[in-house]
Amino acid sequence: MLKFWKKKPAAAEPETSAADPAAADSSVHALHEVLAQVVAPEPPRPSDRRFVAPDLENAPATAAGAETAAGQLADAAPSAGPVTSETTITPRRSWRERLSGSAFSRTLTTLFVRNAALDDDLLDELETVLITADVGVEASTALVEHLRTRMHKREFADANALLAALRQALVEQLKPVETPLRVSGQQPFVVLVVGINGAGKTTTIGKLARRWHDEKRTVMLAAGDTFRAAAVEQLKAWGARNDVPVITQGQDADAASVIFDALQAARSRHIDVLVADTAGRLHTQGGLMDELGKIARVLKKLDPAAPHEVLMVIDGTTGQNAINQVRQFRDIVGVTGLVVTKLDGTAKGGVVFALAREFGLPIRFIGLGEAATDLRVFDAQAFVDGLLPASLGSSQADAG
Ligand SMILES: Nc1nc2c(ncn2[C@@H]2O[C@H](COP(=O)(O)OP(=O)(O)OP(=O)(O)O)[C@@H](O)[C@H]2O)c(=O)[nH]1
Ligand SMILES: [Mg+2]
Repeated sequence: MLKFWKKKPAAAEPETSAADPAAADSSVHALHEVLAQVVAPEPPRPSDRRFVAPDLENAPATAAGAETAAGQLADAAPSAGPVTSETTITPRRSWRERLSGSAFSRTLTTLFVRNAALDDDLLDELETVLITADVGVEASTALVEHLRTRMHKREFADANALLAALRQALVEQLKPVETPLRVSGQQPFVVLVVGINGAGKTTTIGKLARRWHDEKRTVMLAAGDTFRAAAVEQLKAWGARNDVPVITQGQDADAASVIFDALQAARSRHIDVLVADTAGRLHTQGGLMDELGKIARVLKKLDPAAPHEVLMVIDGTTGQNAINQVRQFRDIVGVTGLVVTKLDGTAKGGVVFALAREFGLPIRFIGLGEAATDLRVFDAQAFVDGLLPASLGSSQADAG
């Protein structure tokens, strides 16, 4: 997972700088006052150098037009956004269709279809499959030992009954984290999106913009990933595509300043939901992690309750390393909800169970593809049904 990251050349390392002086209006003065009171993070150590994700094959094309000035609204002109296949109407595919490619689903399917005999070997294999699928050693062992005890008590007539018990146990593990994100009750409701490089933050923000816009909420995006011009453009393209305004100060601006400005703008326009993007950072990069803390502190100067949600985006293919990532981000910026992306591909899927068991943090959404509609509110039963449908039992019977 880490192998594709490359270091950004030193020459391109930006200093976090003040916005364009031409835009030094009263709100910027207010901002500087606030920033002055906030303890600045330590300057990045050499080891904190930011890593950049590779060119993203599927990143939206850049929006037309030059960089916007400080605090300027990037107009959501429809022409600014790329028209991709997601804007055309494609049938919404089921959880099962999306999740069946995962290693978790494939190996368990094979196990139950091939191995009809209900015995200890089946349970041993099941344990291996769960561990390999990133469910985590402790959780897998606990799950299997519980099933083994029940099997020895002859509670299961056949492997099909064992499958039903496994499905139920998996749903029970996920139910406590099935807590949807409610964005009403605060105006604007501020969502700060964090996570490591390439996890799917910006794409998830685009999908959220689409979802909340479709729900007739007013949405604004803040381009807090000021490290790469392409990142700002990527967010502007999502904004344009969904007819949602984007607040930017361009590349190299201070991320806290952009997000602070955006909150002021969102307030004055009575926006329902403000979603702030941030640059990807490794959880081991101390200086950059501190920057997140600074963003949260600056927002509190305007609204002590903000950010109302710190949404951490996790790449579902990350494996057990996701646990370390969440721990670090949680300690620095107080993560309140998770999104697990890329579960449509060959992700092992089991990391969702490991996260649920380790943190108990709400899993708000899962990403099942790259299009705007490929974000689902997390649903424990639908997720388990997608990974391991009850109908596997009948395919097992068919398979003889
Ligand atoms: N298959 C699949 N791809 C996804 C999903 N979510 C995001 N992606 C892809 O993952 C890649 C990275 O997504 P971004 O949204 O740019 O990730 P990011 O976290 O903003 O990355 P940085 O800004 O570089 O830290 C893009 O190619 C996305 O299309 C998903 O749910 N499924
Ligand atoms: Mg991004």
